[in-house]
Amino acid sequence: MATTVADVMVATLKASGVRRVYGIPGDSLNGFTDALRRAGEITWEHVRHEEAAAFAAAGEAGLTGELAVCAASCGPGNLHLINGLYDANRSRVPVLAIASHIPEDEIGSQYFQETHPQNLFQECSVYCELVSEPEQMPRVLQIAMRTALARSGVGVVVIPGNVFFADSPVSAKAVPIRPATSVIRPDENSLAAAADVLNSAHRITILAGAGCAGAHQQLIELAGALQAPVLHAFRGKEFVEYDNRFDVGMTGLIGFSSGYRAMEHCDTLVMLGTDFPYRPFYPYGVPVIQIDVRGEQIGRRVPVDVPLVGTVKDTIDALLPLIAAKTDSAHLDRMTAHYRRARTRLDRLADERRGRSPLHPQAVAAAIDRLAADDAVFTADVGTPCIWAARYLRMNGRRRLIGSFNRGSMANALPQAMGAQASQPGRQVVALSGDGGVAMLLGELITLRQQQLPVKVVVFNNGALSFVELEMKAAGIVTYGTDLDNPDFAEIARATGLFGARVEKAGELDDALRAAFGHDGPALVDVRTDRHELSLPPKLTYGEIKGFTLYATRTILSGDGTELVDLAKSNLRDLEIE
Ligand SMILES: Cc1ncc(C[n+]2csc(CCOP(=O)(O)OP(=O)(O)O)c2C)c(N)n1
Ligand SMILES: [Mg+2]
Repeated sequence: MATTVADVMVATLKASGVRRVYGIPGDSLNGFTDALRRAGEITWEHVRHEEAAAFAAAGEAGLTGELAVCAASCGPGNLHLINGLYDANRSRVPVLAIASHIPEDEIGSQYFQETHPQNLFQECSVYCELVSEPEQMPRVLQIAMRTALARSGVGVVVIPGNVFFADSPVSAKAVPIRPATSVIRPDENSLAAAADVLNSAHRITILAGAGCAGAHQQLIELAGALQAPVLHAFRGKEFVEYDNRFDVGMTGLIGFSSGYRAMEHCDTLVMLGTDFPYRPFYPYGVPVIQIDVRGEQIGRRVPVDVPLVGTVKDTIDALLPLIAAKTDSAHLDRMTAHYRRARTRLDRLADERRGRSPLHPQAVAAAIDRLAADDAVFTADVGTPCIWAARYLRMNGRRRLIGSFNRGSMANALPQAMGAQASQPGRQVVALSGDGGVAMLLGELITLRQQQLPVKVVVFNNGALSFVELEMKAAGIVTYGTDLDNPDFAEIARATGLFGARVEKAGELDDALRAAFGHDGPALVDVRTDRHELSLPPKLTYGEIKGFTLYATRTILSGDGTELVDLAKSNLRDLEIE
């Protein structure tokens, strides 16, 4: 049998170390899936919605740092990939999407299922090309893979179904595409300019992001030399927080006060591998030094005085010898003391409320943290699960935390957990899901069973789109359209063939989590949590404060005073957090 274009594509993937492809087949993709079947080795990870395929690939790539692959059939099939691909691209993880297309000779005729995928995927990719000639393959595939790896994003190959079946040119070779490693750091002048600023500063604060991956030692050394408190953006948490006596917590809308204060009180800010987006949280009028391997990122959020283009690791290595170590630790001591107070308060919220019912989500997250494995992979849904993950999951350099932190899409936790689990089958993977989030891609519970992925799903079942309620309250709007009338998700899990447990009272929580975590297969724990738990950002602007008051007034006017009383009862303690 002649070698087809699809055969060469599969051989290229195989040679490059790809071990699985997530997706759903369909006529235009059949040439590819058939080549996978014939070649063996690469597994077909069958999902129930293509969005989950893309999120799973993003989860795998986020965990392993290696290229992950998803595929979908033409029109609606590959359109379903799009939200997960946006997530991968915004999280800057290497993902290849094979988007099959209608037959080449039908393009432009409004044929059945016709779209223009190379336009649709443009914005969520670093490379997106249409293949119309067998001779383009495997070169276009290789370029897509190389670009995805080199630019840490999504490469899309759009390919009409008939081209998969075409004979491959004899010259076509399956060349392995592997990531390259480099040392990337600024030149001497740039480093000297940064050292000048740092050597004359007295209260330096470091804002650290996901670009600190692999640079923990350098981060700690820099913080030590500068006597600088280190706060993190959400994606930096897993790389920054552990074994770090300079840690002052997280900033941002779901962060807490000490992170905010550390930026507010500095006289120089050093940004390390972060694209923290919320401008009102940045300090005003102080010199800023920003290190980022992507030069185009620098200065996007705050004016930057010294741009340093390089990896955090290589740049700090080069910068440290130029820095005169500081001895005055007043700023550091003040900020870390503030952090300890904030941390104690947050821990108290998780502890003292453990006896209550419905459960307080802090206690649920703290229990997950206590009972999960030392090297667990956590995924957290956008919505309040993100808040509880940020505040109560303790990182240690071995645990991982994956979310839709830049894209901010709901329903990410379950499919990202699928990708994490498929790529590392022996590892404990725990999804912290919202009830809204889990319902959005509920069909993927079936994937857990079919693909035998022993993911542990913990549903924060608060009967609401609670995070949106919080936003509405902050904006002075009466909550509307946020009720969720849920079934018992544990029963659904059991009907699907998973282990399922429902937790109504705090006393049942630990046993249910232990049983789920110890279960040799997929498991779901549905925990009824308090809907009115509120997490206020550390800095409320005047408008937001006014909004909150307005919310109170309008809620009373709308005749729903009980809700306000519940809210106040639930949150009296939180409101005390400065
Ligand atoms: C796909 C998508 N739709 C809508 C939103 C807006 N949104 C952000 S959080 C949220 C609520 C999430 O609800 P749930 O999963 O129940 O979590 P909760 O906040 O209640 O804990 C919504 C609707 C979004 N981010 N993504
Ligand atoms: Mg909810």
